[in-house]
Amino acid sequence: MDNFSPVWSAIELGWNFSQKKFPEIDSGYSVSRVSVEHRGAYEIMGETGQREAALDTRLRDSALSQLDYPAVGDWVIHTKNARHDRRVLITEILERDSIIIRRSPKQEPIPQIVATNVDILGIVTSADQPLDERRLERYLVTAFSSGVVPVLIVNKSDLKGTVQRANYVRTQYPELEVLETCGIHGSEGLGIQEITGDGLTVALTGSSGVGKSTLVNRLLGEDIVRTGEVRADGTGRHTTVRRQMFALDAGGVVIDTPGLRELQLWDGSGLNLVFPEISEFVDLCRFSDCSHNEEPGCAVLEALSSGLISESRISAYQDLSHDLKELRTQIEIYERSKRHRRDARP
Ligand SMILES: Nc1nc2c(ncn2[C@@H]2O[C@H](COP(=O)(O)OP(=O)(O)O)[C@@H](O)[C@H]2O)c(=O)[nH]1
Ligand SMILES: [Mg+2]
Ligand SMILES: [Zn+2]
Repeated sequence: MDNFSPVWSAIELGWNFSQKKFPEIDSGYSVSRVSVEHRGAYEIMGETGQREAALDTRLRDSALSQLDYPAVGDWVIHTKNARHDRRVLITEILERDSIIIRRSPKQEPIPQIVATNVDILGIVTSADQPLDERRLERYLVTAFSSGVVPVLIVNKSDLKGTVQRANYVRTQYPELEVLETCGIHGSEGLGIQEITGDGLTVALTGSSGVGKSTLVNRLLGEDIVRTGEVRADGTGRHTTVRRQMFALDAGGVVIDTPGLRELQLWDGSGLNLVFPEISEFVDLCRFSDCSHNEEPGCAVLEALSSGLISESRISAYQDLSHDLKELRTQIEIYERSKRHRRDARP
């Protein structure tokens, strides 16, 4: 049955052998990479081809949070399933090099994995849309918090409007790589090839309609992913509904994601890296828990009044800090109520 399924070596699927030893595993087991996760069902790719997979009960029973389940990008160990031979059983998730997490769009304060073992997060924007600086900050914090290198991809370079944006980004983030791409004209200009290759995993994220799936198709050399029309207001319909990883002929993998209406932070550890001009003053405030609103001896407010930092950046920084603080409180309350419910059980 699997005779026609292509097989992939680990390096083709993004394993970086120069940085990490491949695990030795028992006979009867294999290592593959999760390419799709959909409501508890998985698709994996690897040396045994493309397979459907389910979770081993032991793995499922030991999961304490969303983060303990396999996600797109995970390397997993699997074995034959005694009951259904079609689906293999995932018995273990290999340690992750990086994990991109956002706050779940559900009401509960729980995390949602966007992708794991990612090297580069491509933040895709469209040249004909104004750059949303506040959105970009959230994407950058998410990337830095997960240990992933962000790259700004300004797609639709055939349309007008790129120059101004590139200037803003170059001034604000001198170290951020900016690629201009075009998903529909000629193969030249598809600069995204520069960041893909053997041993590399690139995940594309960004609003709906900016051309993520089109870029994935261009990298694949054929139209495999459905792409969508853009509405008159410039926003896209959600044509891509699930995250999916694809192996590239030229080596490495790319992960396509559905457009995120909003990206809510889960991990804020990268915040100061995105606001270096502000964080440089934070430690100089008189009070260690200074909220930089009105406290005496606030070095951030002083820097603001002497024109060293901009008002909009400070308010963005404060909004994000506030969201993160709020999230911590919500998590505490949520965990406490979960414990209560557990303890109340007979
Ligand atoms: N003009 C232009 N249109 C593009 C380009 N890339 C994608 N599109 C169009 O933008 C629309 C949305 O593309 P899609 O890949 O579905 O966006 P996604 O939601 O980010 O995956 C489609 O109609 C594409 O044909 C580009 O470089 N230039
Ligand atoms: Mg898409
Ligand atoms: Zn302060």
